[in-house]
Amino acid sequence: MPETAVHLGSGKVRELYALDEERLLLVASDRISTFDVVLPTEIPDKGRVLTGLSAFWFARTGHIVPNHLLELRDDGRSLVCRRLEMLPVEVVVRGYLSGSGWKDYLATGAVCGHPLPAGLAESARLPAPIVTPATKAASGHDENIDAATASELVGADRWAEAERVALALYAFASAHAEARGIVLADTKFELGLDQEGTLVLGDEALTPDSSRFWPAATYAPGGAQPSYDKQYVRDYCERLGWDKTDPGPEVPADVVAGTRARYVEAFELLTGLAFDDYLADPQAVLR
Ligand code: Q0N
Repeated sequence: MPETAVHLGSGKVRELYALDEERLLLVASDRISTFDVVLPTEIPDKGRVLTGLSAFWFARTGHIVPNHLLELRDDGRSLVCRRLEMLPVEVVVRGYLSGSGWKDYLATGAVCGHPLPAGLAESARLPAPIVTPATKAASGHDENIDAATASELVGADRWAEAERVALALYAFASAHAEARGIVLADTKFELGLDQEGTLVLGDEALTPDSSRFWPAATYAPGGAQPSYDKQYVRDYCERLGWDKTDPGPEVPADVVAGTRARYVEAFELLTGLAFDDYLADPQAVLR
């Protein structure tokens, strides 16, 4: 009997379906967002790169925390996952000072309640990685909160466990990435509980859409760093003078090709697998 998938919702670049009471299907599209706007032009295979990377990390981090992956489908862009009760808190780990962390630091000298040494430059490596919880605000944007608020939302013991797991995942993945020429500046995890009440890693994990990837070769604190994957698109949009409101601009073929190549390069560096081999047999990423 063929499966019927009920569409539960759309993220900016992903679709979520229910397969049955216990299982979800996460489908990664080739859509790309920049400056918070989804562009009308797709990046071919972007969804496969992100799905393959997520599956790669899920297959290698089970010793740190169990995850929701049940099956990587042979289309290479969809994951069958266990249905969880998601925690109402996003767990961000930051190893470097960037984005909203840099803004908070400039304003307050701290990031989400973590006091930091004075005089740090933008994009500086932090003395030690920090966990900065966030919630989805009504606007749909992420809103940083402090650890006390996260503890109130999920319970102090559960929050302590989430912090410990997130730091261990970041330590594992950032060491792997940095050895392969990619700085994992920060990353966002979504965790949930299974039927037994066990903490489980959900969502996508350690992809360029849920993380900041920077090229290690050009890393230089003291300013914003180029994005490993999206820099061509951002530069093109800046050259256009687009006002960054919806709708975004169409992107020309050379920018699409350059961007696709960066996604594929990140995939190949991190997994050690040729992307064509992934397309021929997605299960290769799990071995
Ligand atoms: C879930 N989100 C937010 C898809 C991802 N394993 C799970 N069980 C229950 N619910 C969810 C998951 C997962 N993952 C996660 N929504 C539901 C992230 N979405 C955004 C849209 O794309």
